[in-house]
Amino acid sequence: MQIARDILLRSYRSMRTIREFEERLHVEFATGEIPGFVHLYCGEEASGVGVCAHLTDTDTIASTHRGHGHCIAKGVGVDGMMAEIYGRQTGVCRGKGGSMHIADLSLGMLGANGIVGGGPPLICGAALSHKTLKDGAVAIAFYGDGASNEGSTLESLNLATVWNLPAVFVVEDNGYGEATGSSYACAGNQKDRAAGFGMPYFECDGNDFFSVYQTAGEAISHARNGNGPAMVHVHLARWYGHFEGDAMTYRAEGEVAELRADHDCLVNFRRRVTEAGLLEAAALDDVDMAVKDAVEAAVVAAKAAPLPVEDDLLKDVYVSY
Ligand SMILES: Cc1ncc(C[n+]2csc(CCOP(=O)(O)OP(=O)(O)O)c2C)c(N)n1
Ligand SMILES: [Mg+2]
Repeated sequence: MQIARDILLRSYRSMRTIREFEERLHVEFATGEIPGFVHLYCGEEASGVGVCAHLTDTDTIASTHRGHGHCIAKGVGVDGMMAEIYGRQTGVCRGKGGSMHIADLSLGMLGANGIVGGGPPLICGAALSHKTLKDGAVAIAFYGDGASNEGSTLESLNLATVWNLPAVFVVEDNGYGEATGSSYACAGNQKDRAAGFGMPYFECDGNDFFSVYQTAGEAISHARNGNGPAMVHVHLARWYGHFEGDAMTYRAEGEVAELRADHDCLVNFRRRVTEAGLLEAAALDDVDMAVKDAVEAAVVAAKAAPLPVEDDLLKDVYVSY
């Protein structure tokens, strides 16, 4: 598999940005200054980035409650995201959405979503519009193993095949829905679910950017070429709790330490590209430093930005009261 240098560098930058953003949020959330809930994507970076590396701004994605990584992978800037999470006027949704409702329609990012199983029906609508407009775009739903059991998800798999939609269903299987293991909660398996709805099934290692990139590329080409929907099952792991503040008493001792030590997608990526002579360590170091500065600047700016005022309350809503 040949991947152009600019795609490799861009993908590394996205993965590093997600990691830095999330590790920083973990620290900032503990200060009590951030309102609402925060669900971190740390450890799952290669999934969002490996999929979105194949997309343009015309393609659409729908995300989950664990949405920061998908936003960054689709090109949303860290300044607007950080301000949004802090609930500030300068946020990408003017501080009214918060962590779980970050959206930027101009980039085809249809939104993080507090409703588990909310994304798959949305992308059926988006995919229908791509098909009707003949714009050559695809719509992607990211959703978790827990969300894979929702009726809305299963109905969407059905509808996507019935309407032969350019849709890709990306199951980010991190083994848990909150504190419940997917081995307990998911009947059968994702492969048979895809087959049951008549769509091809692809599977990849979510700790390995190259595995996700190659597999997602095949599934996205399938959908883009008019062959109907596909499912991509990504095996990955979350490094933090379900939400910030989760004591993770349901996880085995040493589980997260082992993930960090042996299954870090950024370490894997760096080793692979430097050993193969595809990118130089110095170029990656430059990215690391630039990203650190960008996230620091985003936090400083977010904390200094004004909160929404009462007059903003009824702006940007569909209904006038
Ligand atoms: C319809 C609905 N049911 C329940 C919840 C509460 N809830 C929030 S996240 C979550 C678990 C989701 O697990 P999964 O889809 O595997 O995603 P993960 O958190 O592992 O990324 C649940 C049950 C919700 N937000 N929406
Ligand atoms: Mg899960």
